[in-house]
Amino acid sequence: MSILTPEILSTLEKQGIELPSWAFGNSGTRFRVWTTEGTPRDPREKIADAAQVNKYTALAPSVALHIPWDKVDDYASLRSYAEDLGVQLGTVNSNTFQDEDYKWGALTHHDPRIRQKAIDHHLECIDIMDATGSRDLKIWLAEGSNYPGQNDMRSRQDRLQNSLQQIYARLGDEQRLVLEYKFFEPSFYHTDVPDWGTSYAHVASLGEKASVCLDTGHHAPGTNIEFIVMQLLRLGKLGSFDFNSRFYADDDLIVGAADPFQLFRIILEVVRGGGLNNPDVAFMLDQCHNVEDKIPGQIRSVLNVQEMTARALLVDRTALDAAQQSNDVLAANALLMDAFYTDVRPALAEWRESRGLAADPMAAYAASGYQQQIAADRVGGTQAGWGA
Ligand code: LRH
Ligand code: MN
Ligand code: MN
Repeated sequence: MSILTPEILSTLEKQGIELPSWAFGNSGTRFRVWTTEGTPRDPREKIADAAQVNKYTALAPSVALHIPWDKVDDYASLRSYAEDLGVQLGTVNSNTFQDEDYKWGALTHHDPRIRQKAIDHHLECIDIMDATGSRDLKIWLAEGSNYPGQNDMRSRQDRLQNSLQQIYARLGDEQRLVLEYKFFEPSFYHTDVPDWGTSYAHVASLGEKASVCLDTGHHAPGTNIEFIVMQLLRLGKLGSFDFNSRFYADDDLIVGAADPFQLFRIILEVVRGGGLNNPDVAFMLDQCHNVEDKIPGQIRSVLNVQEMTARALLVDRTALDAAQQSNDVLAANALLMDAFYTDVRPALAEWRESRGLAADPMAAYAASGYQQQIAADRVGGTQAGWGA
């Protein structure tokens, strides 16, 4: 009998992880952008590649867009193109980090003209959401300062809240705004939304339709991210995850690659807090594949999330509760470690086969010939967006 109970398997069957369109474009560091053969040349090709990830895993039913990187003339037609390939268009990400006008800020800018331009960009993103059927607008702001004294941090917060209110007012009844935080970069001294507390303060005063986006790569080393997950779920304000992993900075590496145990601890708190398969908590990847092929990189990523979810679901909650109540520190810890060290891969492979999927999605994709086909068909793929 499988180590994964029918209850665990039916929970896993409902799991969906949104892919970022930009993961399929070329990316790199500020030193160099590497190219891979077969890189998409336009949003449609990115969506076609994302659909391959879903085809082999049944785990990735939607694709997030980044505007203007994924700007097209006709979003309704992009939507039906995606739906024909079996995927939905998901979160729309705004972008105020590449326009010359935003050098000194966008939603926080002291010049009303530039601030209005940044607000209008977000209103345009909501128009796009109307056409694509997307629910979420994700806002990450590259705003801040490099030197003490450069800016008045307080008035920037006031302008930010005011700008967000204007954007929030335009949301439809079924739409949401998620505000992502990041503790540094591109500014090095202060960032206008550096942490979950600041994001929470803004979204809490906006209202029900606003919540926090937690990007796992956006914390200082050693941060207890699962505590933040617990707290935001407790407050009903965890809107979405941007999953990835990091060794040093905002590395955007394959989720679960750098610290699988951290991913386990995060998902454990998601399960504990009722955030798994909960439509209020969107699971997304925010990654870039710098040196490896992008489609298998994304397949590996969603499988990592699935494997870690299976392990988190293996924790014996009743025994854990009893161990905690009796202050049995070692027994409680052992229950977690037993689940973490359980190799769920054979059971997941068997389960995939029983659902008509390939036991090993990485191998099935590699054998499909798709990678060779796109390498032959597509010449001159574009970057994810940076420097494009
Ligand atoms: C910022 C970020 C944000 C952007 C994405 C490209 O570091 O995490 O989510 O939209 O990277
Ligand atoms: Mn992110
Ligand atoms: Mn990031």
